[in-house]
Amino acid sequence: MSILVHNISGSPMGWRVLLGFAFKGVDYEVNYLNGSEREHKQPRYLAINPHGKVPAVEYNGEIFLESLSILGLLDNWFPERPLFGSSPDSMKRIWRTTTRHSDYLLNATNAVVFPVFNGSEGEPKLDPADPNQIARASKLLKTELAVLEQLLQNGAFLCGEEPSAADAVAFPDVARVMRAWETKPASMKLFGIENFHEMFPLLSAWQGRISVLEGVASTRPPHWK
Ligand SMILES: N[C@@H](CCC(=O)N[C@@H](CS)C(=O)NCC(=O)O)C(=O)O
Repeated sequence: MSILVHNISGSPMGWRVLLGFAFKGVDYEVNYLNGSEREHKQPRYLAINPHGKVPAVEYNGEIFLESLSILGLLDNWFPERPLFGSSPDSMKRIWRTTTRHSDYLLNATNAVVFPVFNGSEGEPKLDPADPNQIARASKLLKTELAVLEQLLQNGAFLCGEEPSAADAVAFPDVARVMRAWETKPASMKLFGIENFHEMFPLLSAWQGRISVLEGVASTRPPHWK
């Protein structure tokens, strides 16, 4: 039974679902919508997701929406290599970590990478009415990255020795921060990210570890290649 994921290149919520399939070793196809042409707001896609958001997954003749619920369903459809753990204790830890990062890390990442990617190098696109924007966003992001760094003191992945939903959710955001730092270092310096590898050595190693897992390379946003 084929699986089709509708996604937009660079969308963290679409990327986390692709990682869920990759961690499980399950094959899927991706339909990349053209975000700049607003393909996700055209009637054809709105018939799939009336909110005009990605991801959406077509499987078994049904359409599934909402990235976290799709990750949860993956364990139902493909029980091997569970994304949400196999004991009540690991399940509790993974759900808590996954939902925390789905919310705080995503927002903290957006607060920094949106102005950086949308501005020119050394001149992030800031809101002129908000003099504290850089200081606030910098603090938010560094706090969230420090939480991840701390978790990685306990194991190779965020919730232990196997990749879980928590890694699938955090990876795209950390990758976006690293991408911003690699492509716009002067802008990222303004936000207090000067040398990502030195500031967050465990996170940096974790990124490398996940990047080489089977099936992960092809989940990278095509427009980054
Ligand atoms: N709650 C939804 C949110 C999906 C969402 O916000 N997707 C973003 C990309 S990460 C999107 O489609 N943005 C396009 C737009 O709003 O125009 C989920 O978790 O799947």
